[in-house]
Amino acid sequence: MKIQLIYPDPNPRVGLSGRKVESAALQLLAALTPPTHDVSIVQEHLGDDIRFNDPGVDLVGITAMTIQARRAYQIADGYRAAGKTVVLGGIHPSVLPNEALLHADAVVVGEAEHVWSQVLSDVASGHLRGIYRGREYADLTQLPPLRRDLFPKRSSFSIGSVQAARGCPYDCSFCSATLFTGRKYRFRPVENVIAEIKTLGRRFLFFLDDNIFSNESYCRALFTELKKLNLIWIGQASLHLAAGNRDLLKLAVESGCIALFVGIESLTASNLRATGSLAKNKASTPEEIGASIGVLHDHGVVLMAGVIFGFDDDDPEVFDRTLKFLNHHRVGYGSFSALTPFPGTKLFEALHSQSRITSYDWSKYDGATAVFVPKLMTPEQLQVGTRRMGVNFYSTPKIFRRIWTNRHHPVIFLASSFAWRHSCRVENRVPLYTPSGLWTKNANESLVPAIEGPPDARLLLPADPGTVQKNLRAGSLIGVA
Ligand code: B12
Ligand code: SF4
Repeated sequence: MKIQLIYPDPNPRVGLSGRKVESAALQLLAALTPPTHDVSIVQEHLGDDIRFNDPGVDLVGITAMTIQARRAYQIADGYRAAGKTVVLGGIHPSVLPNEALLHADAVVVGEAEHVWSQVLSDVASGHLRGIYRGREYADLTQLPPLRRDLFPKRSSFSIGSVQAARGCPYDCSFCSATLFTGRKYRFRPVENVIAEIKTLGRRFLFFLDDNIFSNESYCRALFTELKKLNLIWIGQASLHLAAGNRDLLKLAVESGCIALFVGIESLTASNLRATGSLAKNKASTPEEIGASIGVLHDHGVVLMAGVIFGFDDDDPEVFDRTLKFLNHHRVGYGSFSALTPFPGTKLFEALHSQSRITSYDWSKYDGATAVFVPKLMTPEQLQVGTRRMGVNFYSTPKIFRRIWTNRHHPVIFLASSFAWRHSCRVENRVPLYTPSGLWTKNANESLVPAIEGPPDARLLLPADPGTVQKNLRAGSLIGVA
């Protein structure tokens, strides 16, 4: 069979973050495909074209996060109209498989490792069934090397991505990671990770792991080997694990770590407690968070602070308070999001059951748009405040004011700060989203937008939204449907 794997261009509003990173999921899916098939990869966000009538394509596999879902469905519909077989997979089809099945011949729920070959043989024999679920999580010691050869070399700026482990034990209420990859860390053998990195031919790496500081002995082994390669890398980590072990942090820096994305999420203890994020930060006051930031800076690591606005205890002053804090601590980069109730999360269940979600148009789930009614501010205040935060944080004088604290790789620091500055300014020029024009009053008697979405949006939710979640959470996925 001729198989085409597609990464849809998500909402172009999300400026920089989606533009350059290649899709590891599709490289892996290609690697899981038996060599008897021909595989190609199309990455719309990197400029590749979608050709519905391509005679060289029999089967199309499309991946989708929630923000990509609308575009993924358009592409799926286009290929099906041209007579091709379409399979959808990834996080969004996994949590809303019934919705995805309206646009595809089959949906893969969860990880593909245990079901992809079954899907392919069912396509070949003409017996494709609706929903496929892996029986268990993938054994990462068995992962094949990714099909990097399927990507043409693009701009020299593009970053090589690699995954060392999956899983996250923290299960924060707004996040899909634990739901999807499980509570338990699963590791790839260090030698496999290193062998893969050597094939990448890139000096600049991005670790896809949700927490690159997950386990001390594993990290020691990995960082020790990385040190020999003379690379620079960035990754994601929890504040507590990154700043709590100075020896390990030192080794990480020696191995090439130049910056870490750390989900600070909020400076308000009650928000951290309510969302479960206290467990990963182990710092509940701005002073404690500031002290951990100081440890990262002392080691020469640039912090990208992930901050989310719109939690139940966030009032309109939260933006100024946060900006002051980040400036005071000379935090290098900031990533600012409006709280977003991704389907499948505990947050989605709570806000959906409280009828506080204002839009089920998944293309607006971009972290820049308010798609629910916050408690202590209006959706408009949340959107405007989040956007302004980016513009204010990345003002030219502020970038220069923090250069000394983040001086270890000044060229990279300045280039990426100005790229973020540009991205935030572009975002700020997009007209503000106001749903449907229907307005209603919230608990504080302020006017807020009424629910917007396709008329049958609620019907598209699974009859029992908890079912998929429970199955995924328990790690006991039901078996091939
Ligand atoms: C890397 C990454 C990114 C990269 C994207 C890189 C890329 N081009 O793929 C960057 C940094 C750009 C990014 C951006 C964003 N991301 Co992101 N990202 C991740 C991360 C950390 C890893 C994903 C990954 O590559 N994993 C490795 C691969 C091998 O695993 P996988 O993708 O899960 O694929 C497996 C299965 O899903 C399945 N599968 C996947 N696709 C398909 C398709 C088919 C046909 C089949 C059969 C199977 C299948 O098979 C694979 C093997 O088992 C995840 C966190 C996580 N734990 O998943 C978040 C995550 C996917 N991101 C998330 C979000 C919210 C975003 C943003 C919207 C954030 C924001 N506000 O800006 C933006 C969107 C930007 C944009 N415009 O695209 C959420 C998605 C939630 C949701 N419901 O959509 C996640 C889950 C993080 C989280 N904590 O909740 N992200
Ligand atoms: S926000 Fe981070 S720590 Fe919390 S569940 Fe998601 S990946 Fe894990």
